[in-house]
Amino acid sequence: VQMENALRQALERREFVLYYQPQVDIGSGRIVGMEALIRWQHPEMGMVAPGRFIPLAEETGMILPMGAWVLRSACQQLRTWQSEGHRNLRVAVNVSARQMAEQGFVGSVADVLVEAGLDPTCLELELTESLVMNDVEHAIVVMRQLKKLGVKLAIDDFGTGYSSLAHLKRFTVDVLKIDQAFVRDLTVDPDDAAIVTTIIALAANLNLQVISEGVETLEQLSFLRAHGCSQMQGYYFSRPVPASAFGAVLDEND
Ligand code: G
Ligand code: G
Ligand code: MN
Ligand code: NA
Repeated sequence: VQMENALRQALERREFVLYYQPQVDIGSGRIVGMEALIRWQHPEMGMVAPGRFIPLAEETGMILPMGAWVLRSACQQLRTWQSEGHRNLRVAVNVSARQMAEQGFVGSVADVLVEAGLDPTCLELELTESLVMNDVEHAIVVMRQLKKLGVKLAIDDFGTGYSSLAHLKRFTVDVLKIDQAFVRDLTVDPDDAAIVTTIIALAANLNLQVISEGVETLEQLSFLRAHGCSQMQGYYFSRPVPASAFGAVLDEND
């Protein structure tokens, strides 16, 4: 209850902020999108990482109003960047299991898009495998409804969860995000290299886009590019940064 109150208060006091991390197309060298990542700017503790409050937000249900705030803020922010002349960008937003399970989630996404004036194809929702596997049949229904809206769907942390290939076939997703755990030792661990090249091939064969996260070095970038992964995200390009700083990055990109 204490934590729930703390999170509720933080929301009311507007202590949450979104950071943005670029997603880069290696072929063109251009930023094609950004992932929105929540931070808690605590008055005493300073910047609190999501790992320290997202699990609690999920347990308490506070993730519902927080998730709604994230979605609205991210969509409005992208619309602002678009109106400043930055074209062909998408924003990726993390969705938690509790949000997905909530009645009316799809409707709330539709409302946010209308309110922000954002083209649905510019919004990408990141769903983790464990989220989807939590209740496969319900997740499939919701994914189909979201696809109808026109939003893009990505499987986050791909390869770390329990989704089978049989399920993947039924998921109406557009993008697989290769988990950073496989990318980290890619250039030294043959198993990780095999896993990553297999995911890239799988995505290509299923006509899905693939993006690698956690790219930190030129060696990792080169390996991924050589094996056909053209979209990347990671510290090599940029850490997640506040919206104001990201705007400056976009100005340079154009
Ligand atoms: O930003 P960072 O790498 O510290 O994020 C840590 C974890 O928190 C990641 O698993 C990320 O998906 C999750 N996370 C970040 N922002 C959000 C958000 O807005 N909603 C949800 N549900 N998870 C988020
Ligand atoms: O679970 P999810 O993929 O949403 O989490 C993304 C997390 O990974 C964020 O917390 C983000 O800060 C972090 N991250 C992004 N790029 C890198 C990177 O290059 N290296 C590492 N170690 N973490 C990263
Ligand atoms: Mn993510
Ligand atoms: Na991830």
